[in-house]
Amino acid sequence: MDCLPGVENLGPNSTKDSLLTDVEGILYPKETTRYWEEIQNFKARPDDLLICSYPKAGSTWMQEIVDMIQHGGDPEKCARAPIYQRIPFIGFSLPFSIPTSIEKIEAIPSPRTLKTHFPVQHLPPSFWEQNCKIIYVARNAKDNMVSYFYFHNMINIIPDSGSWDEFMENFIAGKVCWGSWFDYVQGWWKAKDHHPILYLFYEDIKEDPAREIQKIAQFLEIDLSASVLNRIVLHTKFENMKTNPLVNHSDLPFLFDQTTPPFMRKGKVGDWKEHFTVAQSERLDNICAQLFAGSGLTFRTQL
Ligand code: PPS
Repeated sequence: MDCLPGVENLGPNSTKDSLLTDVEGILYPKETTRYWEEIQNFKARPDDLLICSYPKAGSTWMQEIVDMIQHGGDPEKCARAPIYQRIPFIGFSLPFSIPTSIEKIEAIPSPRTLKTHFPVQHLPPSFWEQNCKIIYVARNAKDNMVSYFYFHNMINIIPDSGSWDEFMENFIAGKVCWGSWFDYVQGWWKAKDHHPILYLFYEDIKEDPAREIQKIAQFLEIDLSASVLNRIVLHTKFENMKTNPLVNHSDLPFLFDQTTPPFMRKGKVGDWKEHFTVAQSERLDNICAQLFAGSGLTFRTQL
């Protein structure tokens, strides 16, 4: 894999410690903590829209859906730039590849749509203060974990995953980049009670994309005709996004190892069955049942 210019300690021999930094118990990429103050002081505007998810829960899918909704379902308009430029990632910037520094995001005219992976406690406070609309996407722990396992080996700014068993222990302990999935999904679930957050599930979008896209459009106060809705469903189907170079990240070979399974890997609900033992599956089920009891938060692991 080519080296990413200007960023230290990359590559398969890097250790976890050299690539991630702990902030209040959450591990972050060095490129996030390097600009921590700047990111935390970001000035959100009231008409900013934020798309948020735990890594590998479907944020790129949501970005493309939202961009299509905002552009009348016109794929030509959504072909104006790669997705990471159309809807920049706040909280992570690689100056030589993904030009989404705070300075650049601040220069974008309103209304802006941004993406992040911050847990609630580390979201730049101005998003709360400005009462910005937030679309949150959650994915069941098992499929999310499988996708994250492969991602660790694919992207060169976080450590390799190690064995499946090792990765599972790290995932359960929250010792992975952007922190504990369990705390994360619950934090955002609670936040929706006091903030305009549309909390969506990957499994629901997979089951009935038209229904979920309508929900998003309503949240954004945009009317969709039946034909526009159909176009958005078609354009954002997994098979179509997989071959779309503006969303599949094939344009970032210095960041994503092209020899591992691709960014658009399987796009399925239930792929976890190919990876979990029965005991591991039961363990995850038990943890979720215990943690989410009484919260109203439930996940489907198959359709
Ligand atoms: S990232 O790196 O955190 O931004 O990744 P993210 O985009 O959140 O998640 C990547 C996973 O989402 C799948 N994906 C999709 N699934 C279904 N339909 C569509 N259109 C779609 N687009 C992306 C992608 O394949 C990753 O999941 P896995 O299970 O690894 O395939």
